[in-house]
Amino acid sequence: MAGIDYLERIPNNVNLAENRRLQRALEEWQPKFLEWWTDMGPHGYQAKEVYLRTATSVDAQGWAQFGYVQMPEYRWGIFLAEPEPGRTINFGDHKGAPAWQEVPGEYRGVLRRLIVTQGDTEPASVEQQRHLGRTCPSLYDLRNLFQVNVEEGRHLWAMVYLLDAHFGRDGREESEALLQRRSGDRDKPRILGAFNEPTPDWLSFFMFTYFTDRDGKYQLAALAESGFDPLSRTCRFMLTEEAHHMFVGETGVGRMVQRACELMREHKTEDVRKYGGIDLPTLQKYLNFHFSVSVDLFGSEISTNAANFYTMGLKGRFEETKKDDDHRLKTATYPVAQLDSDRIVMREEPALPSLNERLRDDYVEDCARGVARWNQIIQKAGIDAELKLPHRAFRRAIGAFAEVRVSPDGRVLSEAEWDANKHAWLPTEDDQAYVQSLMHGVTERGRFANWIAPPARGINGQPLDFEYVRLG
Ligand code: BYC
Repeated sequence: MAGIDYLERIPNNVNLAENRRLQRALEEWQPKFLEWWTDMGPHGYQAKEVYLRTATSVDAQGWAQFGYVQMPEYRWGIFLAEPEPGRTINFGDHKGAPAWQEVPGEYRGVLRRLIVTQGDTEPASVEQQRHLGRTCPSLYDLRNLFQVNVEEGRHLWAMVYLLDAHFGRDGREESEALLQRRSGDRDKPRILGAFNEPTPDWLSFFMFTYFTDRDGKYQLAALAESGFDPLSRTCRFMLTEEAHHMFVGETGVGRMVQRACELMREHKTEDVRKYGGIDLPTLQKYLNFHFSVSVDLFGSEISTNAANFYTMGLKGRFEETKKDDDHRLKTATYPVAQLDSDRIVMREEPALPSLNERLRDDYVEDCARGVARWNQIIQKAGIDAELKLPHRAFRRAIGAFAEVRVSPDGRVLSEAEWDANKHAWLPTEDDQAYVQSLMHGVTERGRFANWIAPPARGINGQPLDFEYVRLG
């Protein structure tokens, strides 16, 4: 069962051939997906051979194989983690009941909305990144970009499978709509804010894969706890693939930090722009931007939606089963950051509507660990500087802090103070133009752009000068 059937037109481990109606629906959707991929997927390179990994099984050990693939030939398919026999719902009002194999009628609308919101982010990120190939810092990075892109495409398949298999005609309509919205489009934008922001350069790409893909990790982990078993199983397998995306982000930013430090030491100056590097203050500004956009993705601090998702048994907490409490949370409280006139204070709030904030807390803690690793790179270079996560209330568009201006260190500011300082906290047009000026495709084997250090090792044990993408 763990093996994936690659003889099928749509590779899968869900016995698709036995469900003719579903198979037909997905086979009708497949050419539309490919059309979307051609129009909105990576620009150029579609006919090139890329050294990609493809899932071959859903076992945690040895689940993927590597080989040259032209992206439109990538075997997108439907892979669910193995079922857990006798799985029960682990939280909310239905705690202890058998996990649902079919959608509970009364939760149909809510569940569909959750799946559509998750699904919408996947093609959105591919659209956001579609022009990056031309300016890749190396073949190694180009290959990583495409790996991320094809897997986001597969994650779209994962959600479309759930919609088509479990939501009848509405589900099929939503599957079509997922291919019709466009990142950043004024008339038919993607659903969530961060997925309508442009990703115009590789610095933004690495920050996005570090901060925004990490939101994916936490949202998928919360959905992997779902009492709706097919959603849980599909999210569990998606998390396996997601880990690589965050690796690309963490090492990408780490390599830029490393290069900035090398240039600082070599030229005994902090102004490494003169030498074609990305200086630490610029990295900090991009970090501030991407962190703030990504913390918004967790929704409002106090949310009845979040309380309902939990009570209904549809979306749990991060590592729900490891939490030592009643998993119903009707009387529990949770400390939530809030605005008290011009100060930010912590207040105990009922735990259920605070679940977005709780997931955000897990996320922020995880983000901080990577920042600490980047700071180790700076320290090891003997440089006295530090990157910092901004305060969670900084530059928010969603939730209690959306109406106020807050500095990176968490002070509520007047509009005038904000205006006087924002250029020091967020990328300016000049910063963007500078970063853009560095973006030139480097496609010679084993070469890396001057603004980024080579990685510690290659992909799948291959050397750094491996031909990760065959351009000839
Ligand atoms: N932008 O009660 P509220 C990933 C809306 S990333 C725009 O505060 P709720 C990936 C909200 O929809 C993971 N709108 O929040 C990463 C609601 O609208 P409706 C994606 C927003 O509902 C990289 C209203 O505001 N997965 O996989 O508790 C590359 C009030 O909502 C935003 C998921 O998000 C925003 N930032 O929670 C590729 C999981 N925030 O319904 C992939 C599924 C809130 O009143 N989604 N709103 O019209 C969810 O669990 C929830 O929808 C959210 C929002 C956590 C996003």
